[in-house]
Amino acid sequence: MGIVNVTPDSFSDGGLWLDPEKAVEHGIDLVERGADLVDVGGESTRPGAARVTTQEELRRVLPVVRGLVADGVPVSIDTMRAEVAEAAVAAGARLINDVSGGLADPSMAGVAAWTGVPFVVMHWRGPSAAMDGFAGYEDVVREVVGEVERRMDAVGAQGVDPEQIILDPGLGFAKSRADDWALLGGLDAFARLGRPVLMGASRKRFLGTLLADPTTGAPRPARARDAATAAVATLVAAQGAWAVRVHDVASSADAVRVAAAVTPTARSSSGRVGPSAWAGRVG
Ligand code: PMM
Repeated sequence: MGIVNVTPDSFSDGGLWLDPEKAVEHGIDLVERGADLVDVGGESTRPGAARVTTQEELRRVLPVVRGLVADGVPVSIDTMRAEVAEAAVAAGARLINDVSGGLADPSMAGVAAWTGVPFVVMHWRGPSAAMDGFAGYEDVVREVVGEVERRMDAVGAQGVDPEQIILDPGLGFAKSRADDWALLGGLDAFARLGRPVLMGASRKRFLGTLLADPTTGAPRPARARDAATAAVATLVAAQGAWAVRVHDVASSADAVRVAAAVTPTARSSSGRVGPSAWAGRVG
């Protein structure tokens, strides 16, 4: 899953793809580099980010979704708003990626239910502006798995078919660096929930901290974290993750192929997503 953030303020690619034409070109380029799906978002969720209005989010994403769909690109919509998700699916998006797992907007699960598209339920404890304050776990893997399971039940009660659901532990969202590493090591606990798992590690803070300059202690800059991102892709693909959400597709697509060559079951064990023909193609 390649990322196209149509935002001025995302942490690693903010401002690069604000122009719809450039954003569409970038999405097509990501497919040429090996993406099976392009995730379009119009609202930054980086720690501390403020919300934008619905109108602004729609203005940013819809021309990009339409342009990519017209070019035959499988698109997912990264949004916490039901109205945006609904408009994007009407424009041809094939998956709803809600970092709040339906918590931010009470109408989201209903939209996922009636559209019937795959629905990413990510672990989330609250808005980006305050999320660092919501970190705090005794056993992060057990608690995050438990909270995600409760979200699965809640959206199921609102009509979402369990077969639509894709799970995501939400690396960096209300998580410390140590929590992110523990969650990466505990992927099998998510797999036991019986749904495909999506991982979003790309260029995130825990990688910047790991790769900090040994002299100054300064975190590695976001755009110099792609090799580490690909290393994570190899690890999680080998454990059967359904997809990795990344900025630099070429390196992670290679990583996924390496994992699939060593662990052929990485592919077959991930083909559980059901409603769409393309799903399951990613490591
Ligand atoms: N991370 C970001 C945005 N959307 N969606 C999913 N499903 N999982 C993630 O980990 C995730 C996401 C934040 O990263 P960005 O600002 O680089 O897009």
